[in-house]
Amino acid sequence: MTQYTTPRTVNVTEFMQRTLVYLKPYRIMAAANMLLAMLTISFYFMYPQITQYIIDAVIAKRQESMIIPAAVALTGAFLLHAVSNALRIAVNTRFGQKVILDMRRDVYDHLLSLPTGFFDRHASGDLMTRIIDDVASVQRILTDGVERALTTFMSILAVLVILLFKSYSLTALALLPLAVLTAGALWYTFSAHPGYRSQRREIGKLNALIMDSLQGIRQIKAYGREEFESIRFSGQAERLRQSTIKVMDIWAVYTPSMTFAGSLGTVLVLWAGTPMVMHGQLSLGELVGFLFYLGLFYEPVGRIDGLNQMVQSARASSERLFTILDLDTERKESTGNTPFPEKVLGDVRYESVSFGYKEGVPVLKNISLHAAPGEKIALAGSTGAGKTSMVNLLLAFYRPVSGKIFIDSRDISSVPIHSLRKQISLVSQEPFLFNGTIRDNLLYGQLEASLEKMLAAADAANCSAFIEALPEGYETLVGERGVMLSSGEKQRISIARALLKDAPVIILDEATASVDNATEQLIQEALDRLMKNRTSFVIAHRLNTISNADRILVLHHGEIVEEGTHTELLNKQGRYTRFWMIRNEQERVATQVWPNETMDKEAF
Ligand code: TTP
Ligand code: MG
Repeated sequence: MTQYTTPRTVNVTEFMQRTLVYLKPYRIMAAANMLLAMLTISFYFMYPQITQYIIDAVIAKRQESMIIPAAVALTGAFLLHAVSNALRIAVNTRFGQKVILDMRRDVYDHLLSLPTGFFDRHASGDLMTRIIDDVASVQRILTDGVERALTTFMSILAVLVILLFKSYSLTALALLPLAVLTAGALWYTFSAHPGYRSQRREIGKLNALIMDSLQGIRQIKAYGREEFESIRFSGQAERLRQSTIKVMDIWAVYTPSMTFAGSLGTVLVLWAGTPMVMHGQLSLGELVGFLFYLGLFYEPVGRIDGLNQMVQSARASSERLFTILDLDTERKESTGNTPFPEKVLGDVRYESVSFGYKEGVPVLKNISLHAAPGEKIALAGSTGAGKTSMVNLLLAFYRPVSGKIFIDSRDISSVPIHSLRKQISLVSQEPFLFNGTIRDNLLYGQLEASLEKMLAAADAANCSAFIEALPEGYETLVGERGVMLSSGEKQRISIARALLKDAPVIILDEATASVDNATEQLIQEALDRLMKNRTSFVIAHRLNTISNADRILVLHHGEIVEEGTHTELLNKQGRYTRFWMIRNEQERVATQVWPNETMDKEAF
């Protein structure tokens, strides 16, 4: 079950400090963006001035011939406005996309380097929402937002100067509603932020739900749970709808009231300006020009609301991003910087290792063992005994609560994590293939391997025959998680992948899924080749894998309760003997029901 980590509050200062660094590398682009934005606005500023000229100098003075140059000038101003605006959009998009790329990469890289335990607690869909949506929301404020903020304030300032130049008294009147606008903006800032925060959370949850159900689509169909899933989806989508409505309701009250307050400025100017025109203190053109400019004043003032909305949404998103970015990476967990030497023997030692995924729930208790280089150790024990957990610690997916693990006498917690994992090949319980070709998957651990090496590994893992029989051979696409292949095929590809990695230590978590005897034989051969001359930990379910091991450890409730060779353990007549007898019976029944390799496979 995944949980939702409540993001901590990010104040505006922290938000600015941590996000503005993303603009730094693109200073020139940002400056060009600003410049174009200002040009765009200033070309637009010519409009009221030319209008005023037409009214006062052309209409009032009846100079009809002057309308043509005035119209040409106006067209020119509009055209220049359009051209610089087009350039502004182009620069802004490029600049914004660069910032978004940098941010996404940072968040993704950080995510990849987080300890495995983090992913046990977080839904993939929610993490995806952070990388896609939340990054976009923060980027929007950085590029569009900063541009908008600067141009808005600059144009407000410029218009203010023009207005004051035209009439002090009218300007003073026109500015009266600003007090209301400031109060409104403050109210919005405080009331919208929590709303945006919960909206972001609901989006994350919805994405998590979709991802989960798409991955389990076969189970949904097989259990006929479409309606159940549909109801579950509707429930979450409904919660998202409600939280969106909450923020939009606040918005709905905020913007129109702000526009209304701004319009009062126009009313005040008309109320005071009309008598002034009548008494000859102001020309008609001047009043109209003033009103136009007033429009240009309140239009950017209104834009501040939109800006504020962007900020609140981005702050909520940044909280979700910073929560992740502030977590310690796995690398920080290892204390040393010296990697393993080129040649590692594969001598593995566990010294009194205890571990649990949750505090107070021990999964492994005081485990000690020594595996000499090249030794093959089988881990046996009932389900949930802690076998997978034991090998998870060797790969440093998790760190022991107490005790130490050594490879070639070096404490693995003092080895850089990449160097440690280079020494270990993992064939996991559920083989995982990436959505790509068979070749991509084979080369996953050893990208630079030659074609010969790859073919040899495929051969040794007994998969070359089935791969070559596919119409597209090694270029066959395996589908998401390798769904286009059978589990026996997937398993052999994952063995070939491990063979290619050529690490001195092998971890083999044998799949519990049963395959037919012929395939089992093929897999067994592949495994034997993989484990040859390597220290191997085999979590074994098949009897012949267990009995072939140099030593068997029997785990029970997180403790090693028996240890020895197959014969030694059988003579003990203890837990292993019971386990052996039960498995033997299971395998006997299985071979009665299913064909064994001596039967003609074609008959089925
Ligand atoms: P495992 O170590 O997975 O037990 P196992 O590998 O012996 O069992 P199986 O044969 O079925 O593969 O689990 C031991 C306990 O730890 C069990 O109670 C489940 C728990 N656990 C977690 O909480 N998180 C994990 O990531 C894993 C692997 C196990
Ligand atoms: Mg297991």
